[in-house]
Amino acid sequence: MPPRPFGRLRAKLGRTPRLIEPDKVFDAETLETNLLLADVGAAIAAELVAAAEKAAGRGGDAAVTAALRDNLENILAPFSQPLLLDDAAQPFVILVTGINGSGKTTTIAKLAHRLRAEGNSVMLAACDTFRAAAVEQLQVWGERGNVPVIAQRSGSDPAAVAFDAWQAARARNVDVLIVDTAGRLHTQGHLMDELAKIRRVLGRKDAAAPHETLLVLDGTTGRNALAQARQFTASVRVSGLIITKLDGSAKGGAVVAIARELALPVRYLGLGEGIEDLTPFDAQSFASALLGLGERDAA
Ligand SMILES: Nc1nc2c(ncn2[C@@H]2O[C@H](COP(=O)(O)OP(=O)(O)OP(=O)(O)O)[C@@H](O)[C@H]2O)c(=O)[nH]1
Ligand SMILES: [Mg+2]
Repeated sequence: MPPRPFGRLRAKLGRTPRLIEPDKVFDAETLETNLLLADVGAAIAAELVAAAEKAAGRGGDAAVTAALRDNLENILAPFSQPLLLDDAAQPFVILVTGINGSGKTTTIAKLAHRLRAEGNSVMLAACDTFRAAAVEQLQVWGERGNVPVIAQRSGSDPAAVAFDAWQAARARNVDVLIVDTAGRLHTQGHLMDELAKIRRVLGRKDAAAPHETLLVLDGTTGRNALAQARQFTASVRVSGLIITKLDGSAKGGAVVAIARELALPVRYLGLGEGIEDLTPFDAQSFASALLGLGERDAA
């Protein structure tokens, strides 16, 4: 039996340094170090340490743990909004963007798998016509997951592929069309224009499309890459985030820092390279998992 989502999240975040040490007396300095090692960033670390110190004065270690959990939940709550499909959209169009290698194509395969399991028909548009192997990579995932992929040869106009794919999805009554795009930086003007053109073409077909624009971010993203992501969101209307690679060298606290910095809903987390390694983001579960606690409802 596959592990329950919470257990899986907790296990994957297990490589993140422990924030609180169960049998040790609370110590603000250790907590601050642990928070920084977990990548929450200096500002959030300071906030959480202040809350923990206040709680320690009131009621010992249990109060500290509760205060950390409550504060983390409060910080994350505004960014905990699941991706909801609009049944009226036909197809519901998800545009997937991000810098090179952040995990876009892999995430699309996982998302397609999940949406199909939830009862939706899904189609993929191979709009990364820039990198030679990109179309093939998406097609391999499509074949494995039995998801149709609309593609043209490498080098063709991505907006034309988006146009074709939308028409095919509409003609075949597909529920969700997911559009893969080439990795790009906000500084690459021609590539940003290309993204705008994809949006325009889709918008001409359906004024509400794309219904969701996801920015896929590698969780190992440092301060510099986070600043780049902020500029990216300033020029592309991003509606949600997916943070990947939290199973590897990325630390779970990065999710807190990224959500706060970009002030956008975190829709899913990437927890590995396998098709099942995508989990919806939920503030309560995430706070508990990051602190190494049990699930709130089960507590
Ligand atoms: N460990 C781990 N690896 C991941 C995850 N998501 C993606 N990867 C790996 O990251 C690498 C890049 O993934 P892609 O999906 O090709 O990234 P991309 O953003 O489409 O890359 P470009 O199209 O070149 O911009 C691959 O080796 C993936 O297997 C994840 O959640 N965990
Ligand atoms: Mg790709």
